[in-house]
Amino acid sequence: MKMSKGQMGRRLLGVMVAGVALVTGGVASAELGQPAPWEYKLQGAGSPVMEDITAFHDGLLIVITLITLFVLGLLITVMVKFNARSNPVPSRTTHNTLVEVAWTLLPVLILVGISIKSFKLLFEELDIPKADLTIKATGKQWYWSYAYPDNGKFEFDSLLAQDKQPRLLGVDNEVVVPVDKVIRVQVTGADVIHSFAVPAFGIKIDAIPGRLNETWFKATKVGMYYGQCSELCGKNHAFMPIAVRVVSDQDFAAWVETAKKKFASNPASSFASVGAAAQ
Ligand SMILES: [Cu+2]
Repeated sequence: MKMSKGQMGRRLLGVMVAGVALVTGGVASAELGQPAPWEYKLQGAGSPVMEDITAFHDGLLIVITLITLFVLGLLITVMVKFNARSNPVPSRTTHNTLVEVAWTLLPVLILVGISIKSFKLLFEELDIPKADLTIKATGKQWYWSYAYPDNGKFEFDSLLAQDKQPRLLGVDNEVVVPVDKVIRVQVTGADVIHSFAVPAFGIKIDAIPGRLNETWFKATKVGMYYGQCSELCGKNHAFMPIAVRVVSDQDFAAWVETAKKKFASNPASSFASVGAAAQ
């Protein structure tokens, strides 16, 4: 099929318009704290750590794009200027100290620049600030149990709810936390290794039997946030979602009161995982 230049231009414009529409449409339909159709980037940030992870990722994308374009430019220059036809008598140069020092030093400097940012981010993730609330998440085959040691020591199980939306992410009992508070999450496994991950908070940490791992997040907006077990843990690995409901302080206090009653009557709720771990 032959196309005139005008036709090509229009077709290209059409593709670009469709692309922009897809991107903006994707952004519009994207809800905070859960995956969206046609998502090609990181989930929207729901915590300061995730904001920094996103900024780091976007910065690296710029660096890698500039490097790729630079190398592409060099390759094209070589192909055009130094092919056998346009350059029949090649130069016999083998060494150039300045160029060699530059192409060693520049990448080192770029990597050091990246590593400084990277270490800062790692420390931010690992250095847990003074926590306002501690919750304990225990990975089990194939659901999560949550304990609230600061709020009356109740514990409950959180299982996938088939009838709830979003599909495969909704659970019967959600984790509830207050907004704008530092939440320390202690994570362990009761049987095999699981992994506690909530993308919008930028957290992912292994739940290992016999070991207590810690991470933290500070949710900046009220709403629902979803994650999944992120360590292959058995046949129902895909069906043990994590659902976190972020609420205001008053709503959290009210929820604690109802939860204390609701989960106190549950005989399986009195720190069953702690008992199992101690045996
Ligand atoms: Cu698991």
